[in-house]
Amino acid sequence: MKQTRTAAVVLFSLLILLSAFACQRQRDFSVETAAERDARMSWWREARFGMFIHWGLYAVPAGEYRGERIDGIGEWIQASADIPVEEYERFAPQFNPLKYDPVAWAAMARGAGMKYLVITSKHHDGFALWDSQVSEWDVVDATPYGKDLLAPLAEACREQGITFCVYHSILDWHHPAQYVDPEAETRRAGHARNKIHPERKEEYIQYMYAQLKELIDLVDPAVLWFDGEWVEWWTEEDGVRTYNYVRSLKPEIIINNRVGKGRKGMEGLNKGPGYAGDFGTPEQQIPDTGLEGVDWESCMTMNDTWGYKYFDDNWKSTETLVRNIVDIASKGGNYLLNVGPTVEGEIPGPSVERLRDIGEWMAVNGEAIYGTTASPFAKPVWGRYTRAGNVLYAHVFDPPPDHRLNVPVSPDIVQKAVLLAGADLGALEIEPAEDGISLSLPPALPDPIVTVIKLELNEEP
Ligand code: FHN
Repeated sequence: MKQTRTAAVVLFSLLILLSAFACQRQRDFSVETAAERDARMSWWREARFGMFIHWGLYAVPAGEYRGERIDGIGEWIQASADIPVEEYERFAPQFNPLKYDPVAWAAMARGAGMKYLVITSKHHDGFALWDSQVSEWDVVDATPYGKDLLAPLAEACREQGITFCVYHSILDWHHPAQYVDPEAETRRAGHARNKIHPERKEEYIQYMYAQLKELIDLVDPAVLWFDGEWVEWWTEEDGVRTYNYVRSLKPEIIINNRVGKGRKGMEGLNKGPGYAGDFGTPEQQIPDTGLEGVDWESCMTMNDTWGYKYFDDNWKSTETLVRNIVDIASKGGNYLLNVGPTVEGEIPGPSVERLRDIGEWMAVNGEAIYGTTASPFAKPVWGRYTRAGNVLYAHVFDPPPDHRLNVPVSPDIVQKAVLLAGADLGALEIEPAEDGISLSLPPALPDPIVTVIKLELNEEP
């Protein structure tokens, strides 16, 4: 009798556990209150500036294949040079990044004023940067380096106050469920129009889910940054399911809109409401204006490639990069700035220099970026505005010839105006003007890249 009762209790508990599990798996995580969403997104909105890292086997050819410099972005070399999978696999024995120093990478991001870091856990070539248990196509099983690359970086980031996040490609040129469309006009386009054997789609999804779970268990990423969702066979339903799956593993995680089919090409924002994902992802571009109530992040390269290419020297200037940070913050977005490390595990010198220079600017002017919200005013000809509560920041790119800056706030609410880089210059003289106030700028601005004026107000502008 006692045994029967125990068995019944065990069975009942099992049923409850199973139904809890089923509920968990079916829950629609996009249903949350505004307060819940704000709490989940708050660190990310505050951060404003992060580091993107594209690193993988493509660093071996570094843009060159069979003695030929291949056009296009470095991490696409498998497609652009039409390299068969078996041949691409031969890059793995050449991947031994002995100079990889995750502590130095995290320090570089921190020094630049970046608050988070997103690294490619697996790019389109399908190669995993950690020891995946469902594949041998990873850094531990397939390369002489033989060690996980992600956990040491995650730990270094945590120690240095950088929030660790991962990128993950849905498109996979290595998994046998996917193949290049033989009807494609060109091989390169064929990769872009990568197909799946329909009867193997669920197998691939389960493979990807296993890898995503491994990643969450291993490095506990704060963002899952999906990519490669444009392939025809990936549907919005797949995106919704994946969004819910990932959040069931870690409810507070943030997921980009490339998990589903919402994004409008490189413009990156959603075609409309209701698509899966938490934020829009403009690529290599910045929206013209701010977007009310929309979270977004522009990802951009420092030269013309994401993955390392030894001959890409088309570096953007520090001025451009700093002004991008400001422009993006003035429109309420985040800036995810890419570096493409070499096969030895080094971040290229020109990137290091730019990160250091950006860091110098951020050290002085960071308060005009972090946690700010979009400008309440239209873009002025001389620069941009950001705002934090009752503080308005005027970012001067090109000072007006008469060195007078007109700001459209009532003189009655302005307490004082100071230069962030030039505290020794004291408060700026403020005069009432036709549509607000006029500030008198010093003849030589203390920072030729962007000089920031902090305006303390009695109320929100
Ligand atoms: O094809 C990728 C590309 O290699 C790179 O990873 C960028 C980064 O946003 N995303 C894809 C193109 O949209």
